[in-house]
Amino acid sequence: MKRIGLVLLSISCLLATSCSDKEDLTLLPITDGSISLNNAFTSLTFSKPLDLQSPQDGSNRIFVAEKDGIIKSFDNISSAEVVTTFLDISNKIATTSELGLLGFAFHPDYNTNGFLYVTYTPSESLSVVSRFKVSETDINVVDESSETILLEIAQPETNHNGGQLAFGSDGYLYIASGDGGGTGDPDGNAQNLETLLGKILRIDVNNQDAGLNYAIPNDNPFVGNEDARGEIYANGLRNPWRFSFDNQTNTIWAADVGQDEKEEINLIVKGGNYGWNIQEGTSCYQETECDATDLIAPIYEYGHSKNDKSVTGGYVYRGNELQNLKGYYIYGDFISGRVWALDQAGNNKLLLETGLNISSFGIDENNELYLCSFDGKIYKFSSVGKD
Ligand SMILES: [Ca+2]
Ligand SMILES: [Ca+2]
Repeated sequence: MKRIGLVLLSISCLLATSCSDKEDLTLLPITDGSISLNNAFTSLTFSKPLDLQSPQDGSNRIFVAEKDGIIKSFDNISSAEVVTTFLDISNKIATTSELGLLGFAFHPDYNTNGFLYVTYTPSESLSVVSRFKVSETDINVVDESSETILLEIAQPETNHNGGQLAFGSDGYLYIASGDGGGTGDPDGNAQNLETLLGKILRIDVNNQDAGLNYAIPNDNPFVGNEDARGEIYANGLRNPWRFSFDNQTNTIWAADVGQDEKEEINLIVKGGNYGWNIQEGTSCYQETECDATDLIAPIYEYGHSKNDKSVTGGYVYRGNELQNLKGYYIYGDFISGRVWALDQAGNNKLLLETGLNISSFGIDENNELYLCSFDGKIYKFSSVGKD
């Protein structure tokens, strides 16, 4: 009987996310000074690297997007010297301010279909999500003429364009969209369900609805609501600068850049409203009182002290080289260069003061964690005392 009970317990764990959530909360302590950051590829330098991805195709390559419109690839070895231009759309994008090539993602079946998704700003007033296809004859080159624009979002200002793309375990493409820009979300886009601005979007790239180059998943939260866009998965975001899936729990962790006071880390759930521009963090924005009844507070927020001013979201560490980082969400601040480890209970620990302009984080196909910096270098997290 005991054995049956155990089997039932493990089945219920498989069915409920709460079991894995509990595992998450029992993390190893991180000792002060135990983590370091090393220049991962000493021979390589990039121009404003903004995103780092791996196609998970067994080739052990790393792909880095440069803001001005080029994606480069190289072998994931520290002595790598050869960099290949994978995609170059620098001739058709605007790059001033926060414009540029802002993110990319490989299709989960990239190995068989060769599809790559890229988000960029063709002009100051437009951002797009496009699909490209790798060359049939060269795995290191994308056929630029293969572009199909899936989604276009009008941009009122040059800043707050979002830009993360990531596939969920459900096979859908998740897209981070900023509030469009300007101070304080002047048009109220993040709370307006009729616009795609200020949202996390979710689309099905494997099917097409009438008139679209994608389909809207039937279980998206606002499907059937005439006053809302069906693509919306969550709203109330200012400029989600980097979100990621915890590939063990499927939880979405999103950093939302603050206006003047609060930088946020949010756990994104379907249909969730993350508050902007009613609230900045857990404070009412520009009001002494506000109704926060239906708003989801960040699991962690920090203020603008010690030169912290612009959060850059990272990843829950699921690699194998750093045992004591396992299960922690690692993220940083673009301005101060500080890097922290956060657990799901909201406990936050300072890991490093790098002094770098941290533009993004990324993982390789072994889930090892990297950091992109505007000094042009890619850094890797290591244990002190190890290579
Ligand atoms: Ca914008
Ligand atoms: Ca918020």
